[in-house]
Amino acid sequence: GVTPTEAPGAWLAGPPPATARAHASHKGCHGDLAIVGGEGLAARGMGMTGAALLAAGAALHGGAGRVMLALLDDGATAALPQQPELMLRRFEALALDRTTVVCGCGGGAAVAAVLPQVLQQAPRLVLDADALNAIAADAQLQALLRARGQRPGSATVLTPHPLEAARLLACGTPAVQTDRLAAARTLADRFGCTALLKGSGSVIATPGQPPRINPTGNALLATGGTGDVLAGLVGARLAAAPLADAMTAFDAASHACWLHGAAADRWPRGQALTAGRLAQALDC
Ligand code: NPW
Ligand code: AMP
Ligand code: MG
Repeated sequence: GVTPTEAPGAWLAGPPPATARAHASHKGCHGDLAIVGGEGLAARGMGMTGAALLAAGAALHGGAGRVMLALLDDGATAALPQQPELMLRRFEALALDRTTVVCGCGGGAAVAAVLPQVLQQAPRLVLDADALNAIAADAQLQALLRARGQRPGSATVLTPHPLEAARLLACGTPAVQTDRLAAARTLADRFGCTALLKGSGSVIATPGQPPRINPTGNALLATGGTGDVLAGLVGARLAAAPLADAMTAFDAASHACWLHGAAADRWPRGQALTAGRLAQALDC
């Protein structure tokens, strides 16, 4: 499933340029973001609402104007958000055509049912975790993903870790890890979008551009939930961008990846890095 890389990767040279918020701007100027995920199985005392909360928290700390949380729960809302800034929404009530969507964090099996709508309607979209797993398992969802690449005004970022990338490419994790540049480029070309292949030295690829390699980050990030934090941050950057297009997706993914790693690189000695703390440290 992985084809050879033609262009070498270019290391990201520095942090994204700082952008000042216009003095008279209001929350509607900085992007509406919806986090769709967090399967809650309250009746069975299980669930992954934490993953969606982590993504939503990261989006808030990443500067998003308004963040909505649509948990894929089983009717009995499993958890009240620990963050009162978040607005709880039913998935059916989201204005998908006007909102940046981060889909899949802790999504479990429930995410497959909402993906056709999300893929067709959300102009700016980050797909992570179980959204990627559902797409890997379903040719119709793959066709909907590819169709987004043909639509003007759409920006899509995939954020797989190596195993999620292997599922999408129908190969093994070793094949992905042996040539990470090739794997990220193949994902980007095959699905017509930006692919952010996570891990030590994350690779960001988009069709027609040399892939980028992120130099920030360290093994403190190897703990549950840090990927959900990254997905929320990519979403915030995507939501705040003036345009929705392929280059916007490429830059949002690259910049978020840099900032996420840089927060881990300045982590204080003797303090555990947890995903929740990482989300809060994004705005340092
Ligand atoms: P191994 O162990 O080496 O064979 P899964 P998940 C591999 C949610 N979460 N380099 C590695 O495989 C997520 O959002 C919920 C090489 C690893 O064991 C998802 O919805 C949380 N291999 C869901 O859980 C917090 C690597 O992949 C395996 C690698 C399942 O996501 C946690 C794991 O992959 C979590 O985010 C690397 N760099 N990185 C919550 N609080 O609610 C990963 N692997 O089986 O897809 O499971 O990533 O935990
Ligand atoms: P996930 O597996 O989806 O929770 O994502 C884990 C996040 O932590 C990704 O952003 C990875 O790039 C990052 N990460 C995990 N391990 C390392 C590592 N050893 N060095 C740098 N980044 C890492
Ligand atoms: Mg993950």
